[in-house]
Amino acid sequence: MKKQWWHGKVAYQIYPKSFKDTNQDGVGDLRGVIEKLDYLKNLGVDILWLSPIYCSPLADQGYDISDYYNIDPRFGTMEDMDELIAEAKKRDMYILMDLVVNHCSDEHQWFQKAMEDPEGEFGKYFYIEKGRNGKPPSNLRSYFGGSVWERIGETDQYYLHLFHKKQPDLNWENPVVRKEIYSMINWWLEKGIAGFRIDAIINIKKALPFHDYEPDREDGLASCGKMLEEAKGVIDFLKEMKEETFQKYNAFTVGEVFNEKPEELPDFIGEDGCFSSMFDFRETIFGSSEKGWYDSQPIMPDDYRNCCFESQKRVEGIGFLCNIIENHDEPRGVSRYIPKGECSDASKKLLATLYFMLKGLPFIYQGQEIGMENVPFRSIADIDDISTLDEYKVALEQGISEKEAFEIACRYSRDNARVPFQWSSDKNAGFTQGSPWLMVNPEYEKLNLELQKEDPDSVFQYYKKLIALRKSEVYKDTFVYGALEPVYTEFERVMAYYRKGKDQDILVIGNFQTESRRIELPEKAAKVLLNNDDTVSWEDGYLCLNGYQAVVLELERSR
Ligand code: TEU
Ligand code: CA
Repeated sequence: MKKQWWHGKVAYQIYPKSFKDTNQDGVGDLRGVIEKLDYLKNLGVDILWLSPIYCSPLADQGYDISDYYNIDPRFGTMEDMDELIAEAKKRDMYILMDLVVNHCSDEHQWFQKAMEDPEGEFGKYFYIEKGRNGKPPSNLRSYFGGSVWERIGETDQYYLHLFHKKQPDLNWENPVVRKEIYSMINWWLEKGIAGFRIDAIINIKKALPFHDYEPDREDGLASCGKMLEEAKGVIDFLKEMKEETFQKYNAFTVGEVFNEKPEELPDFIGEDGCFSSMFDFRETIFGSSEKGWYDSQPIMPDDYRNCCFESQKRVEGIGFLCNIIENHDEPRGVSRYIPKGECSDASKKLLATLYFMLKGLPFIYQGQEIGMENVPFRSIADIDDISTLDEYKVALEQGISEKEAFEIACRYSRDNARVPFQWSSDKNAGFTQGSPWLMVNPEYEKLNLELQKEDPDSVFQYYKKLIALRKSEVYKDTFVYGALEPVYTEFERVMAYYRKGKDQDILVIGNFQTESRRIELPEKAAKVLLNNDDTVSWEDGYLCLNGYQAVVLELERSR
């Protein structure tokens, strides 16, 4: 496998709006990121993915961009951005921007001009279709609920938005649009960013002409996924984009790709793929339903394990995944993947160990390193997220009680990840001295970075050890390039795998339950490289693990 500059790195996702506020307006900002660069460097992370900070009306918290070439004043200035890039470079850290080009904001000048003259040049930047007898051109449902078609004034014309109506889809079939996008990408790469996380990118290829699909809910609409299954040729756009931009700068790119077809993997993340990597979302979408969150099934530890290993298998010999337990679109990983009532420092460290040592580039989402959990929202009024509010409505429309619909909304809400980072026990968890844009988790006085910096057994200190081990001179090649071989997959509530490299055989093993257990090891452990418990005990060749104990062992190699 051709070595790449990013192969041994560890990445960290920052949601700037909730990271650190330095001008006390209650909104996180770029100066807050600059202020925390040394913290992040000391943690051991190398690559920083910033969720969008471009000009935006924030209808979808910045994923609705009204000017790709400017920083939204709420987050700071272009000078702040230039300073962040320079300060990161000084620390051998790399900045990824969020590339949101399936759609822009309806407040972007392109769309404003299109609305002035839908038949004109800018109308062709979007999908504008005639209605059918006073109804929308087709029956697709937006990811955020309702039709994907928004009527233009009193005309019988509609524009397409797979997401929010303030996020009109850009027409990638129009070469002028693609050229505009590539110029913008190169402009940012010229400024010295190291690459992009690429938002919702599979949506850019539509199945044309637009037509109806079999409804999948009583609303008579059908999920966008139905169209994506049919769309052919997204790879042509993606390859052109890579050739026109990324590859000129040896940029790192990670695609946000859901529901990819297995045969597409080599084109996506192979040696000459259009992305450097893509996120593993298998665990994220496990148990989800077209009907909505109310119909989702919980993911249990063995499901989690099987999803991780299935993803690893699918990309084996093809390319690298980026591994996560959470992001800004998901609930907190420790609240999702650890069974209710079993969330503890030990189980948080176990989950950290098991995902972090998988093959691929690990991403940490802000606050994950201190074990931030889902938020005890008090009522639906605490929730800001448009996706959550839609799902709450969908549940109510199914006749589900307000109490249960609220519980479901809280369980899966993106706002679990979007409340302010918990820096300290100071007011507002040290995030702002102003009034925070979204509530602070009321548990912050018991769970914050300041407390954990002082505690050698904290989740934070464990993440530091985990990162240091993965990047250590002696073992990094095995963790980066070593083969991943699942083991004990027939055991319930055990997740274990080998990492077999040129120089070492390593076993990563976690007892994913509260009860202790003994496991017979075929090989002898030469060294305990990491342990989330005080000791590791052995009895007659059996490894004895306490509840939620995880260990990383270097095994003796048979001569
Ligand atoms: O998410 C794409 C995507 O698939 C989302 O619709 C996801 O399924 C949803 O957020 C789950 O509730 C990207 C961004 O990560 C997300 O924050 C944006 O809302 C979305 O694109 C539109 O840009
Ligand atoms: Ca601010």
